[in-house]
Amino acid sequence: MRVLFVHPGPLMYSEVYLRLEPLGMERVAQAVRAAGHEVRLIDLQNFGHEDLADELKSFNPRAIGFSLNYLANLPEVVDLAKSAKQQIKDCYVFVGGHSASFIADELLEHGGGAIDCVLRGEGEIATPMLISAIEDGGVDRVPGTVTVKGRGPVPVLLESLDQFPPARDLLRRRKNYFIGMLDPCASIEFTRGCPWDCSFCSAWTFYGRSYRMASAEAAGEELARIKEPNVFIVDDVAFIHPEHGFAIGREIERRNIRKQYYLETRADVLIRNQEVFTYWKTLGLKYLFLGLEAIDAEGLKLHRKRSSPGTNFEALEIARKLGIKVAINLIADPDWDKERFAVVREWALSVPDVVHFTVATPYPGTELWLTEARRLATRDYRLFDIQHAVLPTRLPLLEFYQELVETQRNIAQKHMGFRALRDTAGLILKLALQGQTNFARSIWKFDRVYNAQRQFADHQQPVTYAIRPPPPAVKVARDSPDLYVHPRREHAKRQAQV
Ligand code: B12
Ligand code: SF4
Repeated sequence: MRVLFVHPGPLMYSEVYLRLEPLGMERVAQAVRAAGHEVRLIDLQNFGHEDLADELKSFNPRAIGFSLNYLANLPEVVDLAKSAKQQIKDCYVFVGGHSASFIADELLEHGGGAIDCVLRGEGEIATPMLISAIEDGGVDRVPGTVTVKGRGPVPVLLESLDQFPPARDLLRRRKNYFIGMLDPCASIEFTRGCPWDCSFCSAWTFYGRSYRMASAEAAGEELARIKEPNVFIVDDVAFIHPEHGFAIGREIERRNIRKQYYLETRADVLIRNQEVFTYWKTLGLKYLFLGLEAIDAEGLKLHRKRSSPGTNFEALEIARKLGIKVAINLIADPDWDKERFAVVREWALSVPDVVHFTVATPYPGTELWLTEARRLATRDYRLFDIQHAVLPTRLPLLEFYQELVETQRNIAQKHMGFRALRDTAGLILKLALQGQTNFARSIWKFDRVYNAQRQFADHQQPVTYAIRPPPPAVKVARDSPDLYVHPRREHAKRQAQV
């Protein structure tokens, strides 16, 4: 069967700092291709909606699968599903991915008949089954399906991450993928899942608290096949098990692979497993992203980060000593007043690292979604991108954005604009000679994208698709099976017994 997979366009953050390949969609595409189907991919981070219309015309797919990891992309995906269905009447339209998995029924409703099925959970096993069922019948027996008829069996986890390496060869305009100075940049997955349970995050609820690792051989093989000189490791928390990081590193050495790497980890993991990060520095580790989230103990407790300010600062010291560039994330709460912004701004300016801010946002699938007592100030999905305030702000909304953008701009000045140009002129020239200009262009984009008036104006747009508000706040929801996409083992056992 001819199957087209579509990834929606970029969100605000990707307009400036990065644009990365849709790895999950590529893995699903590989699983479908391995089952004997003709598969194409289009990433609308790199192509326009008119290109999609052309693709539909020339390829005439029998099935279209939209990837919906990011809630803020929902209106775009629903509109695209509607126009695709209009263009090809008998085409089967389905949606999968992280966010789609938590709001499947709601998504079907918005689709108004244009979305035939939402496939919850990991896509590698279930999608080829769905494609067969489209022809042969039995869609509602495919694990993870949600259709107007109801829900299929619970989603199934992929047994081994070594299966279905991403179909990178199907993705065009790969030169457009970059992160900071790593231009161009590919992505890779060494592990899946996260053993922690931060209240604002849905990584642990999606995977039912499971944690899996790719074998070192498969990871080495995949890295060897990647053409780009730079690689972003998508793992939620890199090198939780140092022996795994060492084993992959030895494969890299054995195969004589020379690349530069960007990864994300936790402060406590960096402190505990310093040796593996030191080793990876010798292999080409350049950047490390640390989700510190708060600079005070109270904030860390609120996010259930299970870390302390002391641990965070120690980790920063270690990374700096290793000579690895650090990017820090802090969560700005809509409740912040001018004084709070000033304190955080002062701290952020006092450290040499890149500091990013995201705005505290309750997402469906997080514990916060069920426990947050504040009511949503907006129901516009597009604003759920952690760059907008969806909870009521203590300051008037425009002032909140002015404080936020001013803080971001002060910090960005350390690393962007003329200063960045001065510090990186040699690299920019080298990349330009290779035809790579993503990084060079990004250092001028800040003011165009991060703009208090623009962010404020985003709240005034007419809302076509409104998010279903959460149920009334409950106290503790961590053990509720309702929270998980892939059932936790004990829940799965219980369900199997029923
Ligand atoms: C790597 C990553 C990124 C990367 C790359 C993302 C990319 N290009 O895909 C970068 C750094 C760019 C990024 C950016 C952002 N991210 Co991010 N990201 C992740 C992370 C850590 C892993 C994603 C990943 O690659 N996983 C590995 C692949 C193999 O899995 P997957 O993509 O989920 O795909 C599987 C399934 O979802 C499904 N699937 C996927 N597509 C499809 C399609 C079909 C048809 C089907 C059937 C199935 C299917 O099958 C796949 C295989 O099993 C996740 C957390 C997580 N663990 O999921 C957050 C996460 C997805 N990101 C998140 C956010 C908020 C963002 C930002 C908005 C943050 C910001 N500061 O602005 C931006 C927006 C980026 C944009 N679109 O413009 C949130 C999403 C919240 C939400 N509900 O919307 C998550 C869940 C993190 C969190 N803590 O809550 N992100
Ligand atoms: S924020 Fe990071 S450490 Fe916390 S649950 Fe999510 S992925 Fe894990």
